Amino acid sequence: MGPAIVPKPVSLTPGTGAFVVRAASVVSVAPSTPETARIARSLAALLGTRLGPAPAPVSLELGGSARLGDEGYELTVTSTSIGLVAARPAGLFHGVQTLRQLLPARIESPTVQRGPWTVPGVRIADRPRFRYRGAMLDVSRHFFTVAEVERYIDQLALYKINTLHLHLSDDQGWRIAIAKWPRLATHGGSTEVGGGKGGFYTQAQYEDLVRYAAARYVTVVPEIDMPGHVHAALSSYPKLACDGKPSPLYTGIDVGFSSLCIDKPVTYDFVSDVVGELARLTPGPWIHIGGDEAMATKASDYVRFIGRVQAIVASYGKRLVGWEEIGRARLRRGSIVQHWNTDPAKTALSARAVKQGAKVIMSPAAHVYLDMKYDASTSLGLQWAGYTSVQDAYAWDPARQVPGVGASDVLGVEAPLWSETVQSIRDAEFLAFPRLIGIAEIGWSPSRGRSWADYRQRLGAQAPLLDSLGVNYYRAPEIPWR
Ligand code: TNX
Repeated sequence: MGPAIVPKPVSLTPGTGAFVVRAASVVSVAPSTPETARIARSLAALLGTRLGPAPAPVSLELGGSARLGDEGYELTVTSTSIGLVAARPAGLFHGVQTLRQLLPARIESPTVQRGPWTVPGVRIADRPRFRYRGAMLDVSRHFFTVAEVERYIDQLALYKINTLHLHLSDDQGWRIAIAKWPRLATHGGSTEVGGGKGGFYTQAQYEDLVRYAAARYVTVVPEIDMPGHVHAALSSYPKLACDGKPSPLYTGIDVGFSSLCIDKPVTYDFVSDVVGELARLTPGPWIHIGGDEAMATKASDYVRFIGRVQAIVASYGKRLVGWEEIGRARLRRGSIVQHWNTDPAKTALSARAVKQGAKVIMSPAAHVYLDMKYDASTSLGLQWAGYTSVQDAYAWDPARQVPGVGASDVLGVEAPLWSETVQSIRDAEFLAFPRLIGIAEIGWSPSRGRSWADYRQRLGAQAPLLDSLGVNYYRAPEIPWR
């Protein structure tokens, strides 16, 4: 069977023998650029060795066949060398993540460990099935600090997830400073579900996060939810509400009660200012405008509003992402919808969007909503989409999920973690892990050759690594944890 890697590589051939990493096992990289050297240096730091001239016993090389694509890599471990080849730096980074799973888990322990480290002989050729492999963190219902989000990014990167969608605004809190509308953060960010103190990211902190993510080949997708889920904004600027009346902040967990005022010109000044500042701070191609559960917006208003917002997002050179309800509107080609509903009538909006030339991010709530309870014994989480076991989160195919949305319509997968019940990053980890690992595999690995029976063994083999990293994962009884 060979070593247990998650996500499962496209091809893996166990070799004979093993490479033993010693302090003298120098790491080289060619060509050496600031970017490739950074990847090599982080590997050398993990191994407790240093960088040296190529070719060293542990060699990283940019080159290889175009077949590897932007994120693929080839990793060969023999008794005399470790060779990692990729066409692009992202591929080298992903190859290093695979190598981390081949090394003894205690190498990742926060306390000093002594080698030598044995890596089993193997030949791996690997590249992702889908370009977009995401996780979403709701920092609005409960706020998470920069350090906490960075820790989550580290965990995502280990499993080759390459996108972090930040749900930056909702009824309960606005979490990003906007220079032209300062009260959004100072007032709108001052509480959270349950009445805690909330918080927000300054623009400099947000840029730090984006950079931290980029160094791990994770693209940040910022979301400002509209025209619903905007109570924190209305409370900060009553002129945005149709009645113009001041309102206190909201700390409950209801949805669907707030709306921007579709006919007020100031609404579009607000949207343009916010999207403009976010677009400037965000190097990634996507801006997410929410669009879900706009139950307090008239249907015809909703359609008009989404049309105008699309033009605003495009004017800043970004591609629009919205929850699948935006399929009600007339969409531009290249817009992206995020499927999530369990109700087939709403799911059909994703198919409707595809007919208009949109691509789909697959987030079917019953499989990938990390805030659903595992089972009746889970104290955290919600259950409106049912219980989601580790197997439920794994046993589905993005290309067969929604009638009218096939493999070529799917940009990728994303696992949202809504935080109504999630008060700390430890809580977040408990709900995310291990289900998120399975969703990472759905996004990366070919559907052929995947099976639950094989996956649960490989997942069980992650326990020592998760333990070394201190991840607060749920030890689901269905998994043979090692
Ligand atoms: C639905 S999914 C929502 C969120 C909630 C979530 C709780 C979606 C686009 N909207 O507002 O937080 O359910 O699971």
